[in-house]
Amino acid sequence: MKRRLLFLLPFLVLALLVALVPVPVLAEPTTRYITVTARQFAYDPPVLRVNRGDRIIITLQAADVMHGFYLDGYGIDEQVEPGQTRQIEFVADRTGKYRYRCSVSCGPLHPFMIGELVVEPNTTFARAIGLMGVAVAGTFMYLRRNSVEIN
Ligand SMILES: [Cu+2]
Repeated sequence: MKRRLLFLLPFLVLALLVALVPVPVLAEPTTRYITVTARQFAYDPPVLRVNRGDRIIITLQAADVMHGFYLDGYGIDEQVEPGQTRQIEFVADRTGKYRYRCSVSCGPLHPFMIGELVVEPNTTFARAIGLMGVAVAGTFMYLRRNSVEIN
């Protein structure tokens, strides 16, 4: 019995490591409400950071003239008139960096009106998968070992 417990110890340690080792981002998928203001010739904020799986609800507004919001990789293209708002909704289901740019010719520096959406991997999800892997491996090894002993 004591030997069995000793055998399980490495798996317990591994499970603790997977669960507790600090990583930069720890968050459940969530709904994020973000207001993006477009003005000649920039977006505020210029960078949006979200986690994979997050539902993003952007309220787009234009501060001066009509602007657009074209998001690479997500097939989103919306326009907004000054004084109005437009709601843009999507799930950030792909990690990576995606540029958003103005899709309405709004002045001489229009081509430089660019922002960036950064979708980080969701580490909570990765941890859950990791823990499951350790549990499955531990169970498998334990059962195998016991069956060898019985034979
Ligand atoms: Cu513009």
